[in-house]
Amino acid sequence: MTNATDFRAWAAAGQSHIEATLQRLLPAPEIAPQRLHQAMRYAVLGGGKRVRPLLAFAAGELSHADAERVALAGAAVEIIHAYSLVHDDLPCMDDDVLRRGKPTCHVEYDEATALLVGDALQSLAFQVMTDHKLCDDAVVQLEMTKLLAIASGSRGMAGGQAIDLASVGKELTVTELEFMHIHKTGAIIRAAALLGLKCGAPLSAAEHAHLDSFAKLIGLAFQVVDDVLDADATTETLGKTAGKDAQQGKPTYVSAMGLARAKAFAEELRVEAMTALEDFGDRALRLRQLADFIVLRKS
Ligand code: GRG
Repeated sequence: MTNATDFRAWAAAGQSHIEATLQRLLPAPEIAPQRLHQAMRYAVLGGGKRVRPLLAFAAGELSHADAERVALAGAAVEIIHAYSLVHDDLPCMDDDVLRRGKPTCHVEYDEATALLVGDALQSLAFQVMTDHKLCDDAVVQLEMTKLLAIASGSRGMAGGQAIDLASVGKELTVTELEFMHIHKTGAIIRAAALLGLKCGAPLSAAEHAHLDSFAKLIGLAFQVVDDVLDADATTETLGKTAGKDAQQGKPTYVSAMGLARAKAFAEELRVEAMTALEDFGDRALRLRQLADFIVLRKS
């Protein structure tokens, strides 16, 4: 088996594990209020690359974490991610009609339902973090829950989104862009890796710091690639509207440094992220493959 087919098989297995976990965690469509539960399932199931849970699985391999526990923590992160996409697509934010190749949640249902879908998904994520045993130490599990709360709140994703909305029509410096994206996109990606890791046995402080550096670098690389794809790929390939950043006057790595330089920057971040994994040897194989996937992806 080549490295590429081996990675594809590993990722497909992780994606089905997450899909099954999400299916189980989401309220059944026939439970009242049916329309809200159906809309929650519409927003979460059957789409998306599931990059964040895959990062949790890959980081969990470093700490020999139980895969079922990692699936639950990864599902909690994916539920937060799905909520953020539903809210991001609303007319008061990015106002988009296409997500994961389907009409966005507020188009398929209505705006009020989409708002509630996001609210209910956020609560569900924290219910998942507290309803199940995710690691052997209850204090660590409390820290994990706090980590997800901080990563998704005003000092993380929601704060990054606020900066994003306030930046429309402005030119940001690369430093300002980095600050915005470390929060908007990077915080949840970093949380995914750290939560997967913390489901298992603790690493040394040095190893923990290496994984954390990797997660921060790859979170930023993810966003640089997202900016490149928005400028360089088609709506059909992306399953969401291409070219929206320029159309909405959003500052991006492409507007700040040009397409070629942004592509080169993503590659620099990938190389730096790989360096952070050096001490782990073969234990970090899946993290390395995921870093390649994140930077070389086409959608
Ligand atoms: C509304 C609080 C709030 C936050 C929204 C994540 C986010 C913040 C907005 C999404 C807008 C966006 C396109 C951000 C760029 C990075 C990103 C999160 C892309 C989408 O993630 P993927 O590519 O999507 O992992 P899939 O569909 O594969 O899960």
